[in-house]
Order: sequence, then structure tokens, then C-alpha cells
Amino acid sequence: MSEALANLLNETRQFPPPAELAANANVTAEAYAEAAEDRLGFWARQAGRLAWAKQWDQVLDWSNPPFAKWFVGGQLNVAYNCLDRHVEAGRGDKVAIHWEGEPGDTRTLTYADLHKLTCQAANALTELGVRAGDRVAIYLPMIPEAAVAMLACARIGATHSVVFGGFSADALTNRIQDATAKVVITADGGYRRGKPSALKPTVDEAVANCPSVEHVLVVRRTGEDVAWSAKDHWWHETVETAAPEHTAQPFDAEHPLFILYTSGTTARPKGILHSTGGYLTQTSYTTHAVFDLKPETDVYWCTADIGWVTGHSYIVYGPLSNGATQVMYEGTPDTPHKGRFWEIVDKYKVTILYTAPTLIRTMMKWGEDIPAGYDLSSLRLLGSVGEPINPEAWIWYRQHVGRGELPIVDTWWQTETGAIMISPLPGVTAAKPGSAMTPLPGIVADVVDDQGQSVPNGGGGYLVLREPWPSMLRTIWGDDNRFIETYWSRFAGLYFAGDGAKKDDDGHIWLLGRVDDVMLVSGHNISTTEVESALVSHPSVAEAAVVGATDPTTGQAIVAFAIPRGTVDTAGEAGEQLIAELRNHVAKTLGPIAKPRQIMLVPELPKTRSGKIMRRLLRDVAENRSLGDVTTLQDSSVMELISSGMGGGK
Ligand code: 6R9
Repeated sequence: MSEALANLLNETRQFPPPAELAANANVTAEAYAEAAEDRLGFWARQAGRLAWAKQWDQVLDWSNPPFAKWFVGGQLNVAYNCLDRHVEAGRGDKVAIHWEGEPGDTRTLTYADLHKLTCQAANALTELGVRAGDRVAIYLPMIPEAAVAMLACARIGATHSVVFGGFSADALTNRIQDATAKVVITADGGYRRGKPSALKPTVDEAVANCPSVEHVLVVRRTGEDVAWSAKDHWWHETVETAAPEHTAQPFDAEHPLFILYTSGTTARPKGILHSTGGYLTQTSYTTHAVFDLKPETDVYWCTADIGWVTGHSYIVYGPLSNGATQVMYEGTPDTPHKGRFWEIVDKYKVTILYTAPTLIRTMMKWGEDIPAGYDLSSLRLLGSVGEPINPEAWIWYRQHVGRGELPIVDTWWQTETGAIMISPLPGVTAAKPGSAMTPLPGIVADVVDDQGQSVPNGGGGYLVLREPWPSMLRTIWGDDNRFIETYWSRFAGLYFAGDGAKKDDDGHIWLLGRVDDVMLVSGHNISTTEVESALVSHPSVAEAAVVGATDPTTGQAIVAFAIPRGTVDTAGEAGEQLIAELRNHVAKTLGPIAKPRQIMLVPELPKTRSGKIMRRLLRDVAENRSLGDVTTLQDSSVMELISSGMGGGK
């Protein structure tokens, strides 16, 4: 069909771990050897980090691929592992969550507080008729009750389905209907960009079309007026008055823990189903290994929303199962000012920060003076997730947030994988900016060509996973065939992640973006990521998105959209000059084949609500088509800004 991805970018900088971190790291290079020798034995040892009510009989049952069963016969309770066992070990007074509301109000919850609230919520849900195996939809802002609601479901064996609080009534309706949820947990609203943003009216609209919903539990956050129906119950009247004692009952290792919908590009969202024992084993282990988390001394902060998988795995289940102290923030990074994130790091003395490339590039655009205005000396480790991080963004992050010395873990994983799969180990790996480096111990990843053959070092192709892993999705809710078709049919016996990737000369893995975004220029498959990284490596560019637009001579031609850094002059002549310079810069960095046909300087890029660039819409602009579905856009005015600037150089 098409040849493998052209391998253009040549990034050779490499940064070994700080000596002190390496000397005290939770996980050393030995883990790779151990896992290579006995992968299942390795995962069994990691499962042993958790408290099990009943030991498993078999680590992995792979007799009916691609349907995996991990820790067969084992039983445990996820909430017990995240809360009770820390309280029982005398750590009840330890802070679990430093919560910071967008308006500046704060709450501090210890493990004992979180345990009590979760037990009350478990009792309240039981009272409302929720039983093990029932589905509960959660539609909440970033308030502690979001974590409590998830843990309460886990505690009673109800399968939660968290829907991001920014989604529309239609999106919420589809997700409630697909999972036939019995209860919805929501709030009157949350705070966003300096003002209350209502949630309850959206739930009312959705519930009117969802006969499965029997009750709606409503947290009071903003205090704004809400409409009320017979199904509605205030959280403070139901949960906070419930009995605080609740004995967690163990569930089977394969009991369904949660469903999380990925929007994807096609109309019907996929309900990714995760189970109990394997999921908690891998999220817990990776938090310990990749973030080198030391629960006694670290203050951890993951900036994701709980509505995404990163919030599930690295705000709720991974950190809490390890007994971490963490920061949780309700709002946006520029409310009330652009230094808000750094102010929070400074205030809580955050030691580990886990954020997304989109945020780092936004910070680059705003300028390095902003982080420079805060004391960030508490930080000791930085993480990135969600998209490929451009080498220059990586360097900026290390330089201006990490004092030029902190390790960065670029973590590749997906909603489907449940936990981090490919990442440096901070005490072991000499990281290269822009590369996720190597599969974690116990993970077998590869890059293959069109025929599914492993490519040699230096080659490009498709990222696959060769062996099942504990936190893998078990199926797509209610649609086993779609599960098989989507992930297991492209290459026989391999999990196809949908991402392009290359192996460099040392065999390290570089992610090159979704294969749907790959461009075909004069017969060469070229990755959008590499051209974007070349643009971002120019000192005038903060962020870039690249698409392939139909072209009569080359099949597709490269069209780029670039956001200039804050201080750059782009008016008139200066803009034209910058564009010419950028085209040449890309040609010089990657070769003439990658020279963009056209570059547009834009103030913003279209992003999904989880911060990923939506190249599909830019392709519509580049090919002068009317825009496709924009409902998953974070900010719908962005496309008008971009389209209206199409005529001139800017
Ligand atoms: C965790 C999460 C998954 C897709 C994935 C890939 C992209 C995530 C990445 C990365 C390059 C990284 N992605 N992390 N690409 N480097 N470190 O984001 O899950 O929302 O399901 O998205 O995100 O394309 O396939 P999800």
C-alpha cells in the first residue's frame, strides 16, 4: 500500500538523570532485566504491591485473545487499596488532596477525610439502589467530590462512567444511554475563566432523554439557582448525612471498574472498558516507577481533568493507591492571571509536575518571564502526556520550569492502555527531547511496517504492542466486534495503537502522531509531528500544526499553521518575511521534501477539550472546504479567527 514513514528529524541531544535522583530512584535498570526474564512473574510482583483479599490462581489467561484476564481468581477492593489501607497503617492524618478552587478558595482533605466521605457516598449510593455491576455517570467539575464519587463507585462495585464537564447535553445523553446508567452524579456548576459555569441544566436536558436514570445526585459548588425534579438529591443532604462506616467488599480482579468514552473521529464514541486488578496494578506501579513518587516527601500535581484517562489513572487511582499527597486544581491556567500554575507550584511546594505539551507550548507563547517570577525550586521531576512533545518545547520546559536540570518523563499511553506504556525511567534513562524512549519494564512495544514486520533501527512505521499488559482495555462496552476490528485486525496478533512511530539508530521510540494525520507528499509518508517540531525549533514560533492538503502535482502538499511567540512582530512585511524564513528553516532542518507549500501565522489552533490539536479542521481550511464537526472543539471561535486570516499572510 504505502511506504513506511519517512524519517526526517535528527535530534541528538541527550540528558542523563541527575546523580542524586539516580542513586535514590524507586526503580533501577534491574527492573528491565527482571521483566525480560519473566514478564508475568514481574507483573505478579507489582500486583503484590496492592492489598488483595484473595490471592489469584493465574497471572494471565490469554487463552481467548484478544480478551485477556489478569490475576484470575484474585479479589480486591480498589477503594480499600486507595484509602483504608493507608488509614489502617496510621497515615490517616496525611494530606491526600490540597484542593485549589479557581476563585482561590481551598480545601485540605486528609486520607481519613477522603475515606469518610467515600464511605458516606458508598452508603448513599447503596441507599439509592445502586448495586455492584450497575453503571453510574459522573459529570462534575474538578472538585474533590469527583474523586470521592469515583472511589465510592469502586467501593461498591458500581462501574463509573466519567463524562468531561465541558461536554454538551447530546454527548452526555449518548454516553448515559450507551452505558444505561442508573444514577448521575453532578454539581450545580463549577468555576471556569473567572465565572460560574452551570452543569445541572445540561444534566436535566440529558436525563429527560435517558429513561435508565433513576436518581441524580447534585453537589452544591457555585450556589446558583437550579431547576429541581423528583429524581434530584442534594449531595450535602444525602451523602454528608449518611453513615460514615462502610466495609469494603472485595471484587473479582476482572470486575468492570469503569467505562471511559473516547471521542475518536467517527460519530459513535467508544466506551473503553477497564477492569479492577490489572488496572490498579499497572497504574499503581507506573506512578511509583515513572514519577519516582516518594509518598512521605513528595507533593505531586497532575494538571489533567478527571474527565480524561490521565485524571483517572494519575489523579485518582495511581497516586492514591500509593498514598501520595497531591494538588488538585479546579480551573484554567490563565485565571485570574497567566502565572496561576507557577503560583500553585510555589504555594504548595509541588515536587512532581505532570502536564501536557499544549500547556507547555502555551507557556512558551506567553514568555519565560512568567515562570521566572515564581519560586519553582521545590520541583524535582517533570512529566508530559497527551501529544508528542516537540524537542524545543521539551528544552523550554527543562530550562524555564526545570532550572535546566530536572529530568522530564515523556509518557506515551492511551485511554485504551489504561496506564503509561512507553516512557523514560527518571533514575535510569538518558532522555532525548521528543522521544518517549523505551517501553517500561513488562511492556513489549514495537514499530512495524505495512506488513507487520518489525522495522530495523532507523526505520519508521506503526506503533504496536506485542504482548498483553495488565491495564489493557478489556473490550469496547457492548461491542466486542468493534474492539477486535479497531485494535486487533490491522496486524495479526498485535495491538495497533493508531500512532505512527520511528526507531532511531539506538532503537529508541519517537511518536509521530496519529496515522490518520500522516501526509503523503510525492509518494513519501511524512509525519506532521516532525514538520511541526521543525517549525517550533525556530525561535519565533511557539506552536505549530501541519496538515496535508490535496495538491495537483505532489498528491498532498504541506500546509502549516504557526503561532508566533509573544514578542514577535508579524505585521505586514515582517509577517511575509517570517513566513519565507520559516519555509526555508523547515527545508534546511528536514530536507526539501518537507518544505511547506504554505504557512499561515495564526493566533490560536483548534484543540480538542483535552488539548490535542484537531488537524482535521485545519485540513478543511487548507482545502477551502466548509468545516466538519466542530462539537469537540475547546473554543469554537478559534476556527473563525483562523479562517478569516486565510487571505493574507497573517
Ligand atoms: C493519555 C492520553 C491517546 C493518544 C495516543 C497518541 C497521543 C499521548 C503521547 C502521545 C506522543 C506522548 N499521545 N501521549 N503522543 N507522545 N507522550 O493522552 O490518552 O486521550 O486516549 O490519547 O494521544 O496519539 O494514541 P488519550
